[in-house]
Amino acid sequence: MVAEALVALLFAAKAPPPHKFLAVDAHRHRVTITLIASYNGENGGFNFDGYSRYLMWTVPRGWVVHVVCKNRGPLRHSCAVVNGAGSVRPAFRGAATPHPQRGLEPGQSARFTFRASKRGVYRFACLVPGHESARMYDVLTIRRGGKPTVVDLRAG
Ligand SMILES: [Cu+2]
Repeated sequence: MVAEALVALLFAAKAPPPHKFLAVDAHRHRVTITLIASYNGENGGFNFDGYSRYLMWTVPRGWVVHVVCKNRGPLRHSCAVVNGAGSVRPAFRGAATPHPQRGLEPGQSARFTFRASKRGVYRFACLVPGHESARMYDVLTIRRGGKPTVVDLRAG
């Protein structure tokens, strides 16, 4: 029990603040989001940037979103924008890494760009079968106006 608590603490400490993975170009209305699959051991490696299901990104409608997806883990992983749980089709044209259900090989990276053209609540998910249901996703909200942000929903 003590060892488990220590390990949990270590992993929690290793997750960097999420804004580190967000770069905003307010002038051009562009945002770059870096999703590192299996960043650390959090949730058995089924995480982006060290977070599993607790990150919420917000992007103003109309902005261009550039996603950098890196696979740091030993398994295949992908990044895609989907409408919700279990959806395997990108919610926006081009909003996924190549062959997202097969995923990127360990050590590989891919990028994609899409326009956040429609308001709503979406997910950044890994579409390799079983990974999203293992909580390998973030929440993405597209709303009218405002600025791009990212929050850890556990931080209250
Ligand atoms: Cu995955």
